[in-house]
Amino acid sequence: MKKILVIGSTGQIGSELTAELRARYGGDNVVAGYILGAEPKGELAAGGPSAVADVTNGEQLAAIVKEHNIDAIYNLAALLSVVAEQKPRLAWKIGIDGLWNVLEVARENNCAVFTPSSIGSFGPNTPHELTPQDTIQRPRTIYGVSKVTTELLSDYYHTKYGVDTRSVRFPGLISYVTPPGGGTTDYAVDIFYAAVRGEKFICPIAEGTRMDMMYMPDALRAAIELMEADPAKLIHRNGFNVTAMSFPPEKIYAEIKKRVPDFEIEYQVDPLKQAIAESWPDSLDDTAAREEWGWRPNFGIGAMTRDMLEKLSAKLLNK
Ligand code: AKB
Repeated sequence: MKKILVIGSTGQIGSELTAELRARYGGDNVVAGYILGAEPKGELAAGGPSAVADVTNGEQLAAIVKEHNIDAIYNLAALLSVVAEQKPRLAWKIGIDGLWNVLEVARENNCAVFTPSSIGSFGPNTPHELTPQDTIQRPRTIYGVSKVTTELLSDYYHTKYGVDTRSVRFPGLISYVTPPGGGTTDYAVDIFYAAVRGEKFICPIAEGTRMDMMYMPDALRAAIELMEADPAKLIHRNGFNVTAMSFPPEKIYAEIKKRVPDFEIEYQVDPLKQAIAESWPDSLDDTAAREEWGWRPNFGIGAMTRDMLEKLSAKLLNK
């Protein structure tokens, strides 16, 4: 029987991943970990146990793991790329000092650990087109530096101590449930809110700037399917490339405009976001994930756009 702790359960990924894990493994078997000030609400609070789980507090994590007999940890605590650049010390404290706490608790209590990496782990001298699984990773953002370190430290705990660590490099994640905060790819969510509210979208990313993206249902499946994969088939462990689509702003705008004909866009490029976006891949090669654990996305840009507009309209306009 799996007993799971989700650290960061009220964030963009965590809020939906916790619900999905509870649907699969039973509400009582998934603890929603949160920090004070970001308490679970509604179904997340009612659907199973929750606990204050501050990734920077190793003793607190150890107590939760022991109390609930946890055997798998989804560690989603991190600052996203833009906000990390504004608070580099905090980004490191949460992303890496926090990861160290999680890995130590996992080593002592025999837990498997999933800690997401990102397309942010690549940098300007990485091959940008069909970025290979194993390639140059010299990012110049603190977010990227911490994501490369996440991959390496997770691999280290696997080879040195046998901790069952696994992770994917998530692209930009698009969802209608919990908005992201402080990422470079956030525009691909914000554009839907503008379209549904009937507002003009002010786009911070320049035309022609492609980045990989994924609809949240595929991202949740990627995390869970990798954690369920047969370890004997895994040649890689931490940092599998996964992707579902790659587009520049004008392509997602055109896709939305097919269904919202009056929708308008104006470009006001944000220099920090643009510099980060240009340093990331244009498209990823996810062959290793496909071959080693059968990864396949279900949503391309058309199906994702249809579903996002439908679900977000229902959420914001009650229709
Ligand atoms: C960000 O933009 O910071 C994240 C990511 C791609 O890792 N969404």
